[in-house]
Amino acid sequence: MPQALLDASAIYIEEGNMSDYDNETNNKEVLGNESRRKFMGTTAVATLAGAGMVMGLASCKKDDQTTTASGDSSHGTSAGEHEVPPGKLDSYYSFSSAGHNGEVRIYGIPSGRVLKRIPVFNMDCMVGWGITNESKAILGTNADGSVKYTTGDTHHVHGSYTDGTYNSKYLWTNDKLNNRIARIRMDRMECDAITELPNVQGFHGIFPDKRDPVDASINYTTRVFCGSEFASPQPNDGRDTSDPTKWYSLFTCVDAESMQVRWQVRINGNCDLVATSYDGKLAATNQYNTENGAVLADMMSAERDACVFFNIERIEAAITAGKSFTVGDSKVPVVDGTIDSNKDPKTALVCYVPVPKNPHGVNISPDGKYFVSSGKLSPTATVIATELVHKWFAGEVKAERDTVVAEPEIGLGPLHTGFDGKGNAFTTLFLDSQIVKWNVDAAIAQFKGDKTAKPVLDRIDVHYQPGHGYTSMGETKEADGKFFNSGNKFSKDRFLPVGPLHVETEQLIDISGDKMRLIHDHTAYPEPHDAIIVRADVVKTRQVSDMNDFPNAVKTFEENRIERKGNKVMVYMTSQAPNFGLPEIKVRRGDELTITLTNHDKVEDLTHGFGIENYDVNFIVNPQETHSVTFKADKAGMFWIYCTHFCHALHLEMRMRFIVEA
Ligand code: K7E
Ligand code: CUA
Ligand code: CA
Repeated sequence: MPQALLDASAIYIEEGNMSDYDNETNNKEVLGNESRRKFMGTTAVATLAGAGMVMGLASCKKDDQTTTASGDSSHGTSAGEHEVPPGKLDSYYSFSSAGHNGEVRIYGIPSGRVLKRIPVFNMDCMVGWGITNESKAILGTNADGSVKYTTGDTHHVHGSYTDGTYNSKYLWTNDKLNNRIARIRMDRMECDAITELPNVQGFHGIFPDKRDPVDASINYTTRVFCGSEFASPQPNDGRDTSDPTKWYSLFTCVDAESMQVRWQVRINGNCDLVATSYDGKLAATNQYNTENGAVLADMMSAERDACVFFNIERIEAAITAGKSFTVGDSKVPVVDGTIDSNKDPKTALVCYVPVPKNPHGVNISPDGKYFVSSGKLSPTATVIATELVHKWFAGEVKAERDTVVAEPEIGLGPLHTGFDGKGNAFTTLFLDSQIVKWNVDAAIAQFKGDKTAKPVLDRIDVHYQPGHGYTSMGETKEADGKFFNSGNKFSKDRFLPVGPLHVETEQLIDISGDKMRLIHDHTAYPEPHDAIIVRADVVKTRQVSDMNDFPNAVKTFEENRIERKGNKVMVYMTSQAPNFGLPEIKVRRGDELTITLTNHDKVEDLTHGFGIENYDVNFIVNPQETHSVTFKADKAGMFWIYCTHFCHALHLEMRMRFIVEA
């Protein structure tokens, strides 16, 4: 192992001293399996340094055989109580990012059933995403009409709010790969806008305002905040490629309605997750690389990194006052949020609160009072009081670190925290493969010196290595303390093996009682990251569209026709089970075709597909929808066009001919 990594690990062991940790919590019951914990403690060094994590994973199987079969024996399961029998519906939706698959998924909770996969940054031939002209217009195209980017990497999904809770209007998600923000309209559960962020790399964290609509006192319209994880040369046009001291990251604000980029803030260090306050005045991001390191050892060299708070009102005032600059070709105003330019709290745009060490994640409690950022390389969670951050900006709190009101030791590799709305926090422990339940008030009392305070209330094993954890309605003021979902990064022995890559596992936990109880595992196609769990009654979708919402609709059967302008051929067509509106389309080789298809069926779920043999054309039209495709008729012959989506007893007969004359 390189010396630098050994040094970094040694620092970790000092902070995460296991015997201190045991004494501090002084509660064997909540510590779980002793031998396993010792094992995790001694392997933590290797684990953190890299490949050792897999070693820890493989080895803990032996020690933990008893708990892998059906969950943690000391906790029991409550699977039966939460069964969703045939004919019954789930009580919650889970909207989940899909990682480097580039899509967003919808699960039913508590069943864990996959309800929908929403293509966003990927291509999807079931719906024709990346194939239809309408989806290409959203994805963005090159001069030749091809889709600009065909892949993406979604990490976080968050819904739009009205006054602190979901309003079922939009979801937003990030693309870490090609630095785009996407919006999904929730009535149709389809992506309707994608915007590329200028001058950023590693766009990772995302979170919208929690208040909507306008609050006159702070000139309020809904924004979505985006954090970029990787610093880069600015502008990135070939300059400074070998000089990391010149690289920096930008924190970006996007308008929720127009999806235009409104402003950016230059910062020191990097951004990771993003969270927003319930008062609409603060956005926060955690930073693991305050060192601005370009290699691993450098990124782990500082004892503390930071949780950064953005004063939205001041940033927007600075932009209005013209105290901004631009970077490269971008016209987006950028303000200076660096440490050196923000020394005076009374005028500062940004507050950097020191947090140990390479923190992962920042989440706000449902009462809006506390931001929690987990240590990752420190066995602690840091609790920062919203009120004290406001006071820091008012010059009434001396040091940034004075905004910290608790820092309980909770376990190894803490990452993300969910809340039950009853004062308890639930944090994923990546290295311990556990969820720890801890009480925020007890942690604050302990931090103040109360030796009797015991923040840690319960632990449950999860299988294995959890990343995100989130609770039902937990990111709203309506957090209801019913479910916690652990998004596990490794499933190993939980499902039938399917070749080298295992399916991932999500584990649903009942958090309504004192003790957490595992409900079940459900699979997740790699790789899920974050999700939100939304009460089913909040979500309002439309099953049948309005034809008038599609400007290019072919509204009557009389409008079925083929028009020609030079070598451009426009085909206008309807579908109604079990017929297409035309028996054939006849063109000449070399013609460019645009086929517009409107589905006249009004029956819920009566979708038709449109596929052309050997022409790679494949999309669907849901009831009352219109979609179009444009392609070149470059092969002569007769090709069957057929309905791809089973729609009718005569579905197989629903076909027509595409004739291309040589
Ligand atoms: Cu939300 Cu993995 Cu992108 Cu934590 S990050 S796990
Ligand atoms: Cu129309 Cu199958
Ligand atoms: Ca660091």
